[in-house]
Amino acid sequence: MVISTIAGGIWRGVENVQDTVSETFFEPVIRLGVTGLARSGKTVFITSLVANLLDRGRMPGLVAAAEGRVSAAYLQPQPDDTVPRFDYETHIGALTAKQPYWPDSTRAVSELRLSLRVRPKGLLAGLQGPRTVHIDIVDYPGEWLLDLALLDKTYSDWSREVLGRIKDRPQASEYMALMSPVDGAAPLDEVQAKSLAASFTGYLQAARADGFYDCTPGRFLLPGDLEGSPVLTFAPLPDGGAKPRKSLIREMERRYEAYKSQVVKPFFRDHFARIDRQVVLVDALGAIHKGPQAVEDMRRAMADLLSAFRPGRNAFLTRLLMGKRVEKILFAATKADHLHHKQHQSLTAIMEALTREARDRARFAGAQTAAMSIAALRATVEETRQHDGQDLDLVRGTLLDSGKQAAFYPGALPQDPAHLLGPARDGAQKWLDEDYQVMSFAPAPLTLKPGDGPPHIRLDRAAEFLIGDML
Ligand SMILES: Nc1nc2c(ncn2[C@@H]2O[C@H](COP(=O)(O)OP(=O)(O)OP(=O)(O)O)[C@@H](O)[C@H]2O)c(=O)[nH]1
Ligand SMILES: [Mg+2]
Repeated sequence: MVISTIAGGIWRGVENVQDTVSETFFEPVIRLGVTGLARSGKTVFITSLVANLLDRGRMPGLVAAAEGRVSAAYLQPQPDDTVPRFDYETHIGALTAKQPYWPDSTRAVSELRLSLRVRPKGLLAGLQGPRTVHIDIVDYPGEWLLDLALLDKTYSDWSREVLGRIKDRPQASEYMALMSPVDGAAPLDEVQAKSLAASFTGYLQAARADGFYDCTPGRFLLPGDLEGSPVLTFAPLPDGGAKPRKSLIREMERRYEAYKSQVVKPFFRDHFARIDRQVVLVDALGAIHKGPQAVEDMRRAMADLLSAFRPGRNAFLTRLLMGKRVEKILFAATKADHLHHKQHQSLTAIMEALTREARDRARFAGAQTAAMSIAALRATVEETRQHDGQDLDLVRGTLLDSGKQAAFYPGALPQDPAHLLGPARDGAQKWLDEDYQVMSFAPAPLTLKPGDGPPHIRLDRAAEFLIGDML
């Protein structure tokens, strides 16, 4: 018994040496995908993560950094020639300016390579010099993952579903009015096609602003350089049966198919299929503030978005991935600095429940998953005040609109997430017991000690989960 254990240990030791020897000849590359729905905090997350990997003073939870094994970190030219570089310098400039401000919204994929020189741990430390680990961070909109579902749908299926879903939404009233008298079988009139597409895009924008997340096709909201092109100039029309050649509906159908093959598939092939580790950012507090409908809608959107991580469901993706899978997925509720830390556990529980279904699926696909509450950039400080004879745990920060300092109590999140998700699922119009507030804080002016990155909450633990095992 004892002998076999020792023998096993030696054998593993030999394997390890072989592994590490071969690793000195090639430098591992981790592709880390960062996604989330609009305004979930992707840009701030990447910017602060990079800054905190360059200066690791605030990263005690990243074990390799805490052990002093990361000897250097530097940015490299980005390896994919056709993908825009993540504009780290501009974004960190905004966050660390004398009067800091949040970076602009981003509208497309971008990528950055950060390389770390890492000394091996344990017995090998003496045998081997430092090695280089490259981390390619890819920022892409979560909305683009929702488009995966389009691949399995014909234009008629898609139109029927969309029209059924939106017909009673006030945001869609203009589009419904414009579309109803249209005869799809009539010859294509480009002006009409354009105005239908523009009105449908207007609906998507309004719906998203009001807290709906089921807003596909994703590229209509984030067109980037495709703006105005035919692949984005279509809209759902009811299937009236006849589809004569050169008719409006026939052309809409063709463009829908072109969108699938020329926009959706290339994204999955060129970006998604190559991701090793993934973080999905969720502005759960924002949704809770908007109300039960937004929470329920977000839960559904998360489930849809994450079905991309269970490729078995989609034939195209299964072929594309050929067995490769994302190894780790982190679900992170962002902007946790809006809450006193005593409430972070409740936020994490909500996050876990929100992504429950999706996480079960991902686990099914062999990925390791975790849920956390984080703030990539801490904009507040905590404070406890007496209110009606009770201690109230607040956060204080600078308000974005007025520039004034304010202490803020967002409301008490329930310890049991079912108290929020239950009413949301049952179609409640508003929260019963509590009003949840969010405030927009400006980033706080920073005076950083040499070696320290910007202040954050649990960004080090997020990094440990995502890349710690590779360092
Ligand atoms: N207090 C606080 N606010 C944050 C934090 N991260 C993001 N925010 C807020 O959320 C907004 C959106 O953050 P971004 O990082 O730009 O989000 P994004 O997902 O890149 O957004 P898009 O590019 O528009 O999709 C910011 O402008 C801030 O107001 C954080 O850690 N703390
Ligand atoms: Mg962004």
